Parts: sequence; C-alpha cells; structure tokens
Amino acid sequence: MDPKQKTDDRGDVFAGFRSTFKSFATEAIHVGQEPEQWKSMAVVPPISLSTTFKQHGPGNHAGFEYSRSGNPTRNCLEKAVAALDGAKYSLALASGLAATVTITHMLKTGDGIVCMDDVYGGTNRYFQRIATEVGLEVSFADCTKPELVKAALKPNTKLVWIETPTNPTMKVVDIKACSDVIHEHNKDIVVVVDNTFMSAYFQRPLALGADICMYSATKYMNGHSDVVMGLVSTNRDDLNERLRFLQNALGGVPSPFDCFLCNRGLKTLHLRMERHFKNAMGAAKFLEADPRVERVIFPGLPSHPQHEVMKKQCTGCPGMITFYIKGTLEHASTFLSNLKIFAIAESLGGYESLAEHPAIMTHASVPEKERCLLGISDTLIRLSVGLEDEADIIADLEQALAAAHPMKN
Ligand code: P1T
Repeated sequence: MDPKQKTDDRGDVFAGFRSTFKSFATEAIHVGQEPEQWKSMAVVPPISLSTTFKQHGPGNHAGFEYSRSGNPTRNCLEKAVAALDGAKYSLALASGLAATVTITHMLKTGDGIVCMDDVYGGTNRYFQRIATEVGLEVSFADCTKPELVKAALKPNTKLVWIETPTNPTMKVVDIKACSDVIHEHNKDIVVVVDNTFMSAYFQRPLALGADICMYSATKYMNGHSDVVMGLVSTNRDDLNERLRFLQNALGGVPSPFDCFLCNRGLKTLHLRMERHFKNAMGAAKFLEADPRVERVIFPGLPSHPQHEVMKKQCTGCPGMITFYIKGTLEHASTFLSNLKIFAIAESLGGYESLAEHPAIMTHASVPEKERCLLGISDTLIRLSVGLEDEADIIADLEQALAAAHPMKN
C-alpha cells in the first residue's frame, strides 16, 4: 500500500468528521463469534432455542441455566455489541423501550430524572405517564445547552437521559460537555445516551463520558426492519451487575432467533452506515436547494446549528433527515402519499427508505403544547433514507414534492 494513502479515506461526505473507530469492522465480524466455543466449530453462531440447560449436579452448570438469565446466542450478540461500543459489558433486551424501562428500574420512588426535551415519543410517554405514576420525578431540559442541564439538576436527580440527534427534530447534544457538567455536579448521576439514531459505528457515548449507551436495536443496529430489540452497554461494574440482575428479574429479554438476526445485522453495520450517510447527504442537499421546502434539518449539512459538534464527536451521520415542507398539513400529506420508493411507516434505520409524519404518527403521544414548542408541526416530515440508489431516492422526493405543489412546476 502507498504509505501516503490514508487508511481512513472515506470520501467527501466524511470530510471533517472524526476518524472511524479502530478495527470496527473486524470486531463486528469476529468478537463473540469464535467457532471454538461450539463443539461443532460452527463459524456462524447457532440459534440456541433451548429454554433450559442440563446441570452436572444442582447448581453445577456449564455457564447457562435458564434462557431468561442467559442464552448462548444472546451471549454472542452481547459480546459483539460490547466490543462495538468500546464497552466492558452489553445486555440485550426485548425492545428499545424494554431497555429504557430496565434502566429506569435502577431508580427508587422519589428519585429524579432529567430528560432531553426532544426524545422519541414512546420514551416521552413512558417517563411522563408511567415513571411519574410510580413516584419518579421527571423534568425536561434542552441538553444542547449544558448550562440548562446544570440548572435542571436537583438533589434527588439520579439519571439524565440524553438522545442525540433527537427524534424527530435532530438536535445534537455535546455528550462530553453535558456529561462533564453533570458529573462535576454529582459523579453518581447516571448519564444515559440513547444512541439509536447514530449506531455504534458513528458514535461512542461511553468514550465521551456517558455511563450507559442504549439503543433501539430495532433500527440501525439490526438494520433490516425484522427485529424489535434493545441494547444497553456500560463500562461500570456496578451498573452492569444491577442491569444484569434487572434483565433477569424483570424478564424483558429477546428471543434467540432475534439475537441471531441482530448479530447477523451487525456484520454489515459499517457498510450500511456509510451508504446511509452518502444517500442522506445527497437527499438533504437536494431538499435544501428546493423552493418547495421551508427548512431541512440534517446534521451533516453546514446549515445545521450543531454541525460542528457533530463533526467533533461522530464519525458520520445516519440516514435521518427532518424537513418542513412549505404549506399546510395537506401539502405534507400529499407529499407523503405520493412517495413511491419511500414507504409511509413508523420506525427507521432499515435498508429500505421510510417516511413519516411525526405529529400524527411517532410523536402523537407527546402532548400537543410540547409538540408545538419543539417544532413538531403539521408540516414536519421525517425521512429514514435507505440503501437504494441515490438518484432514485432523489427522483422519488422530487416527484412527491411536485405532487404536493403542482402550481410551482
Ligand atoms: O421501538 P423500540 O425498539 O421499543 O425502541 C424505542 C425507541 C427508543 N429510542 C429511539 C430514539 C427510538 O427512535 C425508538 C423507537 N422509534 C420509533 C419506532 C420511531 O419510528 O421513531
């Protein structure tokens, strides 16, 4: 190889972003997958469907007792995810929300949670409508401003929940600045980063000061829109011990088949994310230049308010674009109904392009007043740009915009 050739030469869209994590692809493919762990020497981890495992004598087992507390296929996945997050430990849960609930169960009645003001609608609903019902105190803060996070911390605050970029308004939080402010105030406050939008390939929250990194693995980590799952990683022994206890005691675990699929999805995470970024950048530039579009929010564009933070803490951007179409709800609906490649559907992060209307779909459970304050309006549209050909994606957006605004053509 030419010694002058950069090993991290990923093309124009990645210019200015931090370099990829060392040996990411190698670890995604090999960690936790060692054929030597199986008598058969299977290169691909088998799906261990058995719910229970024979013991040599009472309490004398070969590492597994009962599939809720531990399963060989789940083990392979958890080891791979830990490596990709630069973590000591990782745990798989039955869904992203099951991960959120399991983490929150570390708290006791009277404890406080500070949550990023813009988060996935289901996270908002859980904190506001369920966590508060069992005596947890929940408040919201705009974590893009560390001074506002600091002001929100109270003597009973035990957990700070950050999502970045946020769903759906794509606000970017400086994880290091936020974690520093929180831990300087009280080192025992657990900082959680929901890393769903970024995946482990683009962002490592634990290296930036977070205590826990969690995912809805339903999205990019699995990447094929065929598994609902959650993942949680940490470097802290005490948190791992507690979370492992809760994983078993609460029981929100994924099936071995889902673990197999997610583990398989991870093998191509690096390839998928690079193409998501390239396609999304093309689509975002197209939308930003189009007169029928009011505003595009894509952290890969210099117009994004936290573009510099994004470049500093991430190795790239996912395929998530939010934009305001000019006009009214009717224009937004007509645009969405006319898309041909993009399916109108909730969820994101799969190989196929999806589009949705947050105010009516994913964030309908957020109280209307809060939605207005956050900018989740009738004309806001969220895209999850998939892995199809970039030119076809842009042509689809173009024809749907033309359908929504026929007079302008
Ligand atoms: O759907 P589930 O696997 O339970 O994950 C919940 C969740 C958690 N965090 C973020 C950032 C998410 O986006 C989600 C799920 N989101 C959608 C279904 C959606 O369309 O936004």
